[in-house]
Amino acid sequence: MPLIQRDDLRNLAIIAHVDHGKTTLVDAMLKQTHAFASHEQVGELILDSNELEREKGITILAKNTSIRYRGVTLNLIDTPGHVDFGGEVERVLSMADGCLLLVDAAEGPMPQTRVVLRQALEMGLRPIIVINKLDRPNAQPDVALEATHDLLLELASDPAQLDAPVLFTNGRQGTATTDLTVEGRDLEPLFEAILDHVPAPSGDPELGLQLLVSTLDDDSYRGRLALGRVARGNLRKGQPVVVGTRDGWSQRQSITGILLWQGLHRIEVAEARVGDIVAVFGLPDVAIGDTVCDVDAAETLPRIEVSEPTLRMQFSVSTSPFAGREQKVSSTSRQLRARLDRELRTNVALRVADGSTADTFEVSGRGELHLAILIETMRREGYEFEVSRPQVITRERDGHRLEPVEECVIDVHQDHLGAITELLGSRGAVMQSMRTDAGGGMRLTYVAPTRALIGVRGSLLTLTRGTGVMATRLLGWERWRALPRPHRSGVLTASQGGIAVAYGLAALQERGQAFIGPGTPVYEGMIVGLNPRPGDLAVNVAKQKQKTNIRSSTADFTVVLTPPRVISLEEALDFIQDDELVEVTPANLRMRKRVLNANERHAIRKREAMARASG
Ligand SMILES: Nc1nc2c(ncn2[C@@H]2O[C@H](COP(=O)(O)OP(=O)(O)OP(=O)(O)O)[C@@H](O)[C@H]2O)c(=O)[nH]1
Ligand SMILES: [Mg+2]
Repeated sequence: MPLIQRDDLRNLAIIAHVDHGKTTLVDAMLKQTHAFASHEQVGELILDSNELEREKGITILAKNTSIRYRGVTLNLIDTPGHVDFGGEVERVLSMADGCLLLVDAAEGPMPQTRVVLRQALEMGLRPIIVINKLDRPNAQPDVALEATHDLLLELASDPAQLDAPVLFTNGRQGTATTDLTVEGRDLEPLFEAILDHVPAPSGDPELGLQLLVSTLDDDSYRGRLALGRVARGNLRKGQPVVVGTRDGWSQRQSITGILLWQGLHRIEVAEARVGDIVAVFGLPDVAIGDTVCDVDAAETLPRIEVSEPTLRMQFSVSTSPFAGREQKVSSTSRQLRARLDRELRTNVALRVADGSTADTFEVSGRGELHLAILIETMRREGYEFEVSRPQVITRERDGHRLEPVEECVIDVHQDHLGAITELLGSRGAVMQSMRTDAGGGMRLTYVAPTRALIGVRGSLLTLTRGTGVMATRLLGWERWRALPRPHRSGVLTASQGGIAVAYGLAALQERGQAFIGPGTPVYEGMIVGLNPRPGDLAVNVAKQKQKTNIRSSTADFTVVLTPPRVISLEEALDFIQDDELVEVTPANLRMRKRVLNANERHAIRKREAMARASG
């Protein structure tokens, strides 16, 4: 039997640089196709459903949904645009035949636009160009479109991909038009373009089933769900299958149920056909990248390979004097390992290896945010642990040490130009270009080793009071080179344990900036402030004012404390040095010296200095 074409179906991914409006556009597509029952309350960014996604306003996990337009089922795959979650995009593109490439009409194509477009084109997806956020006051849709066309011309692998339709949209309002002189009314032109340009899935229904697992999900009563597209054959409930895993073929198992999407819901069906995106259950050990096959046609599809991590850090069992006080779940070495192993099943770009001791694990990811999200998730689940400063992952080639190098694009207002060029220059980043736009905005492009860029995002936000935007993209691996060492001043540490009091903090304030307020429990070696000078200084923040019988003037009793600087997880990861750790608990984040006792630290430094002098 020949291939069949599923004219009743389209599978497409929505890809873009971070914040260019993917999830908002999906909202509008869901609403205009009446994917919700009238009683359902729906808000904004509907697919950004997990807690951290809502808080941060970004998509972290790729997600599926499905709508119906003119009798055709459109399976939409929303993807994250932040570079650190690029693994998520790579994981799901194989389910699609086409993609909506969104480009912000004011920003134009950005680093991640190029990365995701290249991947989509390499996988043979047919693109539709969507110039979005037409309503932005500084929108320049023509300029954005021209730049997008240039990019497409550069990256297309098949001439058919160049023939991409163009839509201009306002995702927030839910309007689209093919002609800038005609105002859009709804998303109909976009839906029509999808029907016309995204190829209908095709495949041979008579051959044995093949389904590549691209996503895993847990369902409270059905157990593990494996999501993927039926690449070949048909699928029915109860069907016996074998699973091609990294380590060979599984035992014979059977599909106990099949789900198809309907809007945001999944409904159980008895069978699915070639081209459908389904979730199946009954396969408890299945992993992402495995192929589910008919028992009589055991042939695997190529595994999903995602790019390698660039940063790694140590996760270790807490050795803090406060260990055990704030954890909500047991956080022994075995529990942490089990939790990290569980993460590996779905977080495809993550790697975990044994560390130098039984209580330490090397966790590698695609960037600071990728690792920070994992830390934050585990902390909210109740775990307690310690993490080290992130380091770049190097490779050896022909006897040379190589390190990741990135392109970094920064958008700032002219007023901040001096501070930003100094920041990047002091890190050893090399400027490639500088462009002004009409509104006084500047776009600076740099090339720098990943190592030089750790922590730059935080400094950029501070220097520009939150208005600067930075985006990076991995260029490749280059020879390790000497860089100016970004220099951090010293820290103020607690000289002994206790509860911080106003009197002690007033003394700290004379020396530097406080990270804690009165009432905070501290231990010896905990970092409690910033020393504006190099070198660390121990202060007794728990020190009470001497009680005397004679009451001096009341002015003595009132100490005016400036509010402490509250350090976020991402800032803490940037801030700490190699001899320091971040202690993570469900209730608190603390920074500490690895060696808590100041005398011991001093002795170690002396020994190291002597070793350097003699060797
Ligand atoms: N002015 C304007 N703002 C928009 C439009 N579409 C989205 N936004 C805003 O842009 C921001 C980002 O939108 P999202 O839909 O979360 O973008 P995204 O591409 O899904 O972001 P990531 O998934 O994190 O990459 C939000 O504040 C939206 O309200 C639009 O058409 N016009
Ligand atoms: Mg999103």
